[in-house]
Amino acid sequence: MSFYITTAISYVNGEPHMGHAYEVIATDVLARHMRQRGEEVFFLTGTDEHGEPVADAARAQGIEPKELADRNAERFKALMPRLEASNDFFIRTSDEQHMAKVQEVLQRVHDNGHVYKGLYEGWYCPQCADFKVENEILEDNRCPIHEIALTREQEENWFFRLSTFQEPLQRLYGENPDFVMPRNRFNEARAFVDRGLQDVSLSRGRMQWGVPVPWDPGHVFYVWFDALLNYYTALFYAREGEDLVARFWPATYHVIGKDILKFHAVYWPALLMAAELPVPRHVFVHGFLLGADGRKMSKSLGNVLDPFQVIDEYGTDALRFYLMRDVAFGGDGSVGIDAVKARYEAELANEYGNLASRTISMIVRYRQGTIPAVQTDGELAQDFDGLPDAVAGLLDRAQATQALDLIWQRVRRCNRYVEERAPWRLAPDPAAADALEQTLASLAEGIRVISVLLHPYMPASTTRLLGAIGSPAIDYAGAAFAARWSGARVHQLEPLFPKRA
Ligand code: ME8
Repeated sequence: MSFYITTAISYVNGEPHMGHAYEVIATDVLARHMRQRGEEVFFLTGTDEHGEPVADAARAQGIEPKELADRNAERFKALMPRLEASNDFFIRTSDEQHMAKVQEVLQRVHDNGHVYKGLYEGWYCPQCADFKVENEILEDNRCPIHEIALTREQEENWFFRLSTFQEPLQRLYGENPDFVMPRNRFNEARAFVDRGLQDVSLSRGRMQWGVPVPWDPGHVFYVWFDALLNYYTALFYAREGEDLVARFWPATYHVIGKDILKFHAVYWPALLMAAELPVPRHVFVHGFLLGADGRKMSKSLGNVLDPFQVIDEYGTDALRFYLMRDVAFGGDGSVGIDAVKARYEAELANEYGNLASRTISMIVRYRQGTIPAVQTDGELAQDFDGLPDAVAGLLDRAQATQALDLIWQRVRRCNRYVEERAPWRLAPDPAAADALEQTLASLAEGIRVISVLLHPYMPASTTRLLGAIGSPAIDYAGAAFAARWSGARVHQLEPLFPKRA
């Protein structure tokens, strides 16, 4: 089966922040997990470069929009390897191939009769030469950039007949209760459609920074239509000579934040229907990261958690683990450096890291570094019964936090097992040699299975650990707890999560 997963594409008028990192990490966990299961995966991310905010930010800095876009797109691109993101492509909406495809698709929407010319009225800034949207203008209707009074103006615009898609969208929602997940977001989107839809502006007449409307070159497309189409256009040129559209369209999952639900759950499927293209299977909506004080993260409040700071201090795996563990995926959550530290020490260092290091040390000390080739403990095996299926079932529904919790229960189970079996008491007693060997083999198998399952969350540490126990394979078939070890060699491992000052 093919599995096509995307993140939202980031605006290049700002800097990469924790919200962006969060979305990329969560999407990467799902992509890596599906690859382990042998699915054919394509993972797309990128930058959203057209539109008023970018043009405005460039103007404020006295540079051309393209210059600003080039500079900031690089920063978003550079974020990906730092997060260990395994994206297959990075799209920029200023790519020529994207722009040409946007024109082609929207021309079809026009030719199919879903577009008409109408009058658009809004708040206009003569210095920006641009309309401002209601939620960005300052008090007394002033420009957010120039702080001058905006004027109420009208312009001729092309409109998309969104209103005619109310019934088709209601049918889509009726037939696909998982079209939008989680359920509360599905209800929100459906209620929006049920309230009735108004046509939306498809073009801007006075802007130049965008994709030109092919049938009216004085206009550019409204940035949201250009941006949404990235999910489709990327497949035409991401890999030269390969027909990715046939393999991957429609997308399996669009992962987005709750602020852009309407665009993905309403505009996007309507646009695709208008272009006679299949609609995506699922839109997964995550919540917002808030500052440790529960308020929106903002520099002026001093409650911003910077992804680069966490990576520098604790490592990429720790950031990935922390975000997936501490913020229930789908809901909002507060994040802060104290909570990162607490999870790092209590769970990564003391639970998983410690389990790995003591298991390996005991195999080295008591069996010269060879995992005994004996039967594993049936009772411990039972506690892993059904685990891979349960984790896969949750991740099929993007329940990344619950899946991680199931795995973590086994980390704790194995630590209890060490205490129960107390290998240091068995070791000196020759009559207990079998029990000791079974204990060591079972622990090695426990950390192997746990590490295979944790791999999508913490790719670097799990790879190191699996290498140290001579079992580097990460495919999902290997996530079942085996009845026997074949006698691999282990080697000592530097602490996976060293203590921090
Ligand atoms: O919305 N917590 O771009 P963007 C969690 N270009 N997620 C957050 C967040 C936070 N504090 N802040 C932002 C755009 N996000 C458009 C998308 S897609 C065709 C076009 C999420 O840079 C946000 O919800 O403002 C969105 O999913 C993503 O980061 C990019 O936000």
